[in-house]
Amino acid sequence: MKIYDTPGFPNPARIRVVLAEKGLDSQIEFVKVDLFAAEHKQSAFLAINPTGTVPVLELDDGTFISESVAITEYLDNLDGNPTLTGKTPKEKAVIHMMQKRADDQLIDAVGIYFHHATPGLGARLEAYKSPEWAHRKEWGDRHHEKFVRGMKYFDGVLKTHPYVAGDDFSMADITVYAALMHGSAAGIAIPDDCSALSAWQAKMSDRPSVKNRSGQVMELPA
Ligand SMILES: N[C@@H](CCC(=O)N[C@@H](CS)C(=O)NCC(=O)O)C(=O)O
Repeated sequence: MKIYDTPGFPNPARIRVVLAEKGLDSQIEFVKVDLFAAEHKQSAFLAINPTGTVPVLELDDGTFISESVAITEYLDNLDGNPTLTGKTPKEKAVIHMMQKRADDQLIDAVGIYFHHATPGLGARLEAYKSPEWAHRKEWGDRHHEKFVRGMKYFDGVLKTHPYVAGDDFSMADITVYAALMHGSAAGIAIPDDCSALSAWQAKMSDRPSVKNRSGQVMELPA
């Protein structure tokens, strides 16, 4: 199998953590996609993922799977022993629900803020100097607020549960962790009063799959 990704970026980091959790690192070949050179917007890459984003998983039979949740579900179920996406109908449903909240309130929100209200990936890739820039910035700023509200929501969840979807670590934890990583790279810190979220983040940082992740910190153009 191959993973097309960009080390250090938040969604690729989700899959690198999944691979480490599942002990699959040695079965994967990584293919680096140069986001700053807009490689993901060229026809060769769009042919494997029309949305022009990383990560993408390529199976040995030539099937391409994009979307971090879909890739996670595939990898988690490969050995018939899912540990990240739930085993029982109830576990699956609760993890799915919390995953969806983490996507909507955190990782998508911070992505919109990053691309629309900050220089994002740089002038070459972001049309942030276009005439509608003022509106885009306002829209992006609203997602900054949404992200902060999301952090407060998950802080509340983590006050009463050890993990995002309850008693066990799941893909929802990985998504929240990656979103906080993106927030930090975009200059948004965890609010001071979110002590449960901060403590959970410290616990996640110590988890071997997160600690040994082969991606580095997101590097943005100066
Ligand atoms: N919904 C996708 C989001 C993927 C995504 O936005 N990836 C970012 C990197 S973290 C990307 O490729 N950004 C490039 C761009 O937006 O131009 C997923 O879950 O994998």
